[in-house]
Amino acid sequence: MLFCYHTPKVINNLKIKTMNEIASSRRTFLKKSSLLAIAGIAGPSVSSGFFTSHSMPESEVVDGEFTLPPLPYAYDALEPHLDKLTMEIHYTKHHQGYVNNLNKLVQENNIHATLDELVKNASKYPEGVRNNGGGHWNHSMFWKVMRPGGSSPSGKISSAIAGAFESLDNFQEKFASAASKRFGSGWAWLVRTPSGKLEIGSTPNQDNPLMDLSAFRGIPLLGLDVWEHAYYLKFYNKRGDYIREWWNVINWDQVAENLALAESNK
Ligand code: MN3
Repeated sequence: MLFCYHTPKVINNLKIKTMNEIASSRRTFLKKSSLLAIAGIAGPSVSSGFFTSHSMPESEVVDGEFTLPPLPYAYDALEPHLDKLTMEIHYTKHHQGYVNNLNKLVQENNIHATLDELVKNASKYPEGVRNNGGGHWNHSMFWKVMRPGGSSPSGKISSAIAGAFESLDNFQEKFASAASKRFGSGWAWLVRTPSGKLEIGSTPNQDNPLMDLSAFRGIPLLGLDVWEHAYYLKFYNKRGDYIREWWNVINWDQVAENLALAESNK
């Protein structure tokens, strides 16, 4: 009887203690998680705002290292518009170079962040992260917005272009003008601005419109590399000829996908 009387009490005490322990360890875990998130050393952070959780699926950190995303076609697949040798050097030397430099920089500086986070918060990192992180992001997009044989815009992207620029011709003219006028090395962009407008602009070097320090901002839908390494072997100094040929290899389905993604990114 005595045993029977005490047993429930003991079990009850044990239960209470266990519940307290669970609550306590949960509080400690949550506290640690928040501190890690604030310090920016936890995994991909959960943040809010316009320039968040967007874009390149290949841009995640894999085993602590950034990797060159696969080229979605052969080096010669964009011929005769963009030549095989330029594509091969551009991808295997230039883009790979940005990836290698970025990996070295994040390791040296003990940085743990996704490519999107590095790009969006460029002002908070060393200059090399801005250049090489931007280089990696920009080229990862560049390969995807091109395809063998090109395409024509249709559906929502077509009406969005017409709504913002009156016609595709007009859009191409304005985009080409931004690409031609970018002095030295850089990129021309079609972006969706925070207010939901489509806009054309350009950035110097490997800057990206997602960067907090960029004068031209928005979510990139289409980007054109106007560094000389992108065209000099075939077009020499004639950047205008390169831009004209580039229109023949645009993957408008990808641009439409980028727009849908930008619109869903509230
Ligand atoms: Mn390039």
